[in-house]
Amino acid sequence: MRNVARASPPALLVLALLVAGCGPGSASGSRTTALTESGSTVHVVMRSLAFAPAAVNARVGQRVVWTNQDSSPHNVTYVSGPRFTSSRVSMKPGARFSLRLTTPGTIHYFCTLHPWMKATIDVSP
Ligand SMILES: [Cu+2]
Repeated sequence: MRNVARASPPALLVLALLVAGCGPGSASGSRTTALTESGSTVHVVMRSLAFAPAAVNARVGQRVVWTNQDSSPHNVTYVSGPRFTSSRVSMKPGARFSLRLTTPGTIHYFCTLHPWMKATIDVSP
């Protein structure tokens, strides 16, 4: 699988980044999609009883770090997509949880303490 990258012209990579980075979001306008990257880490926060952003794009090899910026506890619990081990049930205010992305696909997760808190990570190869 990794050999595919060698055959691809750099233009394809640029195109992929452009598609991931901008785009008016033709699929569903109401959904909040944002690319929050600093280096190889994607940051998500829990704030006001929600994950923000609720949908992020990431790549295999990147790390996702959740930080609870709320005044109540939360958690990150696996629902579907590439498997990962869920966080502890009670991530206290200020607590962090991190996950290294190893498999492409769309991860769905939620907070069991506040079941309406649902979010996704779209992991590209
Ligand atoms: Cu919660």
